[in-house]
Amino acid sequence: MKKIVLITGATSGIGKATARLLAQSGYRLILTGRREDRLQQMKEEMESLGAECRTLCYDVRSYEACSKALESLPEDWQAIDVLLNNAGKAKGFDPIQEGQLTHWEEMIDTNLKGLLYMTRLISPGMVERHSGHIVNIASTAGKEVYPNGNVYCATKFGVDALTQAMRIDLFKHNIRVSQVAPGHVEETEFAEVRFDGDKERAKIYQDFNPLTSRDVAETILFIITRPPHVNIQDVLMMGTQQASSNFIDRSGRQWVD
Ligand code: NDP
Ligand code: 8X3
Repeated sequence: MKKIVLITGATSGIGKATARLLAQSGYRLILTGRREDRLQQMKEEMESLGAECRTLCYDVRSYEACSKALESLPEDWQAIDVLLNNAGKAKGFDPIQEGQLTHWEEMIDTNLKGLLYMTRLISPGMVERHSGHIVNIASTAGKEVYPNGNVYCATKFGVDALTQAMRIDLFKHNIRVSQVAPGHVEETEFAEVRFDGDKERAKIYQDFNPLTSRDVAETILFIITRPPHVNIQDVLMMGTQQASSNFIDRSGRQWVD
C-alpha cells in the first residue's frame, strides 16, 4: 500500500519541490495551501507524474478550517502516514522596537499555531495506528538569531523546541518525528513574502549560492525513506557559501549553471 503524505504549503517553494519529488517516488499526496488555482495546477502535475493526489484549500491559522479540511477527506485518504509541517513565513525585517504587530501575529499564527493545529488533528490517528512520521520545517533562524530576525527567529526556535517535545511524547507510540533546518533556500517565495512583494528587496540570493528547494526536498525524501527503526531527528543544512545565519560569503556565486 502506497504511503499518504500531507504537505502543508505545497503551492510554492520547498513544499512544491517536495511534492514533485514524492510524486516521482511512489507516494499518495495531499497538498494544501490557500491558493486554489495553484493547488489545481499542482494536482494536474502530480497526476501527470503518476501520483494520486488530493488538494485541500484552507488557512492553517484557523483550527476550524484545518479540522474541516481534514474531515472532508474520503475514508481511504484519512490514514495519513507522513505529515510535513512546512507552511510558514517571515514577515518584515525590522528591529524589535519598530516591528509591526500584524507581521508578528501572522508569523506566530502560521509558523507555530498552524503547525500545532495540524499536529493535534493528525497525530491521534497515528497514535491509534501505532505508526506515522511528522517532519517539521524549522530553519537556521531557529538555531541562531540574526539582526532584525527577532520574531521570525522566535517562531523557528519554537519549532525546534516542538520537534524535540513531539519526539519525546510520541516515540513510545512508534511515531517518528524529524526536522529539517535549512539556511537560505532559493526557488521559493520566502523573500518576496517577507518583503511584502517588493521584488527588488527580495533579491537576496544573487551574490552567493544558497540551497535550492530541491536540495531540501531530497533531504526530506531521505528522512522519510529510512527503515522503520531509524529516526533522523534534526538536519541542519546550508549552502556551502553560508556558514551560519550571520556568516555568508557574498563575494559572488561560486557555481553558475
Ligand atoms: P514559500 O513562500 O515559497 O512557501 C510557503 C508556503 O506556505 C506556500 O505554499 C504558502 O501557500 C504556504 N502558506 C503560507 N501561509 C499559509 C497559511 N496561512 N495557510 C496555509 N498555507 C500557508 O516559502 P518556503 O518554501 O521557503 O517556505 C516553506 C518553509 O520553509 C517555511 O516554514 C519557511 O519558514 C521555511 N524556511 C524557508 C527558508 C528559505 O530560505 N526559503 C529557509 C529555512 C526555512 P499559500 O500562499 O498558497 O497559502
Ligand atoms: C529562512 C532563512 O536566514 O532568512 O528561514 O531566516 S533566514
